[in-house]
Amino acid sequence: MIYDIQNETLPREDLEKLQLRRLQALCERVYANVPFYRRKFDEKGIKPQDIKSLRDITLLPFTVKQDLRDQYPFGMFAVPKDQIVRIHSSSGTTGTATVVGYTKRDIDNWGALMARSFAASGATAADTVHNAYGYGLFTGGLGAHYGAEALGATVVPVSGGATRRQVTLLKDFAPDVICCTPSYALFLAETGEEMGINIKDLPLRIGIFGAEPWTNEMRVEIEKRLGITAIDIYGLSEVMGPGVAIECAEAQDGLHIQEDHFLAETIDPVSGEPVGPGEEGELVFTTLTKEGIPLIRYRTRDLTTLNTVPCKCGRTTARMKRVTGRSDDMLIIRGVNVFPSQIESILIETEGLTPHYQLIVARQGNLDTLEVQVEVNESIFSDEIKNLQRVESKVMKNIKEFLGVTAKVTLVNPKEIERSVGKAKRIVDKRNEG
Ligand code: DLL
Repeated sequence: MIYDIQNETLPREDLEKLQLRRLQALCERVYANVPFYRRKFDEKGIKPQDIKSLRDITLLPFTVKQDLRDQYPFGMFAVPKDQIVRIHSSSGTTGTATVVGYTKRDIDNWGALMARSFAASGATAADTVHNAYGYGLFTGGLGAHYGAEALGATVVPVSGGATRRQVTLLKDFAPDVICCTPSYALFLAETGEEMGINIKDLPLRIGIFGAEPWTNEMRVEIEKRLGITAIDIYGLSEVMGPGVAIECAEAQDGLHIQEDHFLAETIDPVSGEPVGPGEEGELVFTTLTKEGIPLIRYRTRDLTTLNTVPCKCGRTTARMKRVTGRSDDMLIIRGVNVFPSQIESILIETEGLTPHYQLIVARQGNLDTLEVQVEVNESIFSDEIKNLQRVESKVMKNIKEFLGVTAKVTLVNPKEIERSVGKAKRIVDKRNEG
């Protein structure tokens, strides 16, 4: 279903007019209210009035995560503190945390965009939503919560963790929709099996999964194990949180970007120049309507391809391909670029293996080495050693053949790799140890 028929199906020409109007107003706003942007504009010798068409966006400066860190905590806010009604923050595992603030109108817009997202996934006001994204500073929990309420659905605000209790609630409350990371969905399925509850047999119909990269092979596995339609939802705290883009249930072919609120570009991550239509590049967002912390050309580090061909669902908004990796997560193993998602695809397609894996990157001399640890499933667990060795060699051969890198493959026992209730940790980097 299309929640906001007017804005989600605007003819492109009208959409672009709206975007330009909003972009011009945004430039005025940040120039007047955010010293950081005034300085950046001045350094480039540009004034808000110089933006005369959408193409002029390339005149504007980029914003990177480090800029938000440098302005920690509130330096990027564009309104006085008394207009901020909510703060979220990213975990800061890779440095100082970044902080974002929302005005009342930002929160309302976010709720509306998440309501659109739920509707796109096939959810309705009559549904019950089991929300297992973490509540707190992370944007997943509250973002999905407000959206489901805006849609008029019933929310069960479970948050992450206490996995056995979650399975019990899935059985007892019989929700129609579940929200969590894709890796946690599989953990729930596995825990259900241990408890003698097959989630597949429950009424659950839709899963709205995001916050971490996952592959189409993983989608197939989740849909099979849980007996649901698995929808990909994308977002990031700096730009809003979940709901920046979502797949529609009709096509499941790319994620519709909420373009009336976010202007998307794809650029060459090295040169910063726009890439051609249909080419993969780093996704860059300009927040057209945000008041609390509006961002100009924010570099997400996520790699994708944009497609403006209208979708069979009726939406006219551009679609982005599933994000299979961040440029930061790219491993360079003996000169060859590898993304965890490429390894994931090979593992899931191999009989007897599970989607529970970790990549251990270490350094020998000047060269990086890669070890893939992957759990076997119960069906081959008690096989003879020589059969297990055969599986290891097969995976090694496929990785070499398809990705061109040599990796050591180690099969580990079922449940040996640590489960996460939020974002899964796929890479263990030992390069800087000792
Ligand atoms: O993860 C917001 C979110 C919550 C999105 C719940 C979807 C669902 P951050 O913690 O700031 O925000 O992390 C943002 O996560 O730049 C991507 O690298 C990654 N990411 C988010 N969604 C997807 C997805 C939330 N569907 C970072 N596929 C982003 C791949 C994703 N990566």
